[in-house]
Amino acid sequence: MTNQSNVSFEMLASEMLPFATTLDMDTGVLSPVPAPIQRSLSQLVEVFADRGSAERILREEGDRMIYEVFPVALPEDAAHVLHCTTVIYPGTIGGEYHMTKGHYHAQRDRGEVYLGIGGEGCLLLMLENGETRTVTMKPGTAAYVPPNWAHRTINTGSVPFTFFAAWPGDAGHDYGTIEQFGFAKLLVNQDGQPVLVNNPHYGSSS
Ligand code: M6P
Ligand code: ZN
Repeated sequence: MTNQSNVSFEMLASEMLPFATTLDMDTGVLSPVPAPIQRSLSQLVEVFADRGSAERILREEGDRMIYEVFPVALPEDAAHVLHCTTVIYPGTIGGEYHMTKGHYHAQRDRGEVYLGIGGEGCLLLMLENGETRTVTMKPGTAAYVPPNWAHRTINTGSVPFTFFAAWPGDAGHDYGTIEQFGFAKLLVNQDGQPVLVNNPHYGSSS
């Protein structure tokens, strides 16, 4: 058996040996990976529409973990299929559910596949003209992100929402466009139900 310790970035793709990581289906944690990427509220204040609520929570309750990403270490080139799991913890900020930053692929013509593992969530997708779609995600949902669609995942439930993702190694992450313009729609908790509403800040520099 081989595992991730066989991966060396100096290796040519043709020299890489097969390896496997292990997905804990209960927690969504993938291992071994170098280190999870951790995104806490203090790093995401600008991401939520209601920044006042985000700042008040930080002041009154302290910081909280919003999501963690467990990325398998691979070279970011076209020869490879990057993959990871993401764990989004439950909660809301000013009514908006906990969610990822969201991104376009730097190379727009690259797609991605998500597989729901645990909990429930929503995949929010948007084209650069603002056209928006959502996909409800549950354990076993295999969702496809076609090329050109920005994508963000949102925990609409009361337990961690976990999913696996795989995408071309040369796709890259473009966070800047979303940081500048935002998503056209927000998913908010209204009387316990997720409702898609217009983002009042959409299009304006945040
Ligand atoms: C998915 C994939 C990853 C991404 C992660 C968190 O697992 O799309 O590439 O990093 O979600 O999303 P973001 O990078 O937008 O914070
Ligand atoms: Zn992506």
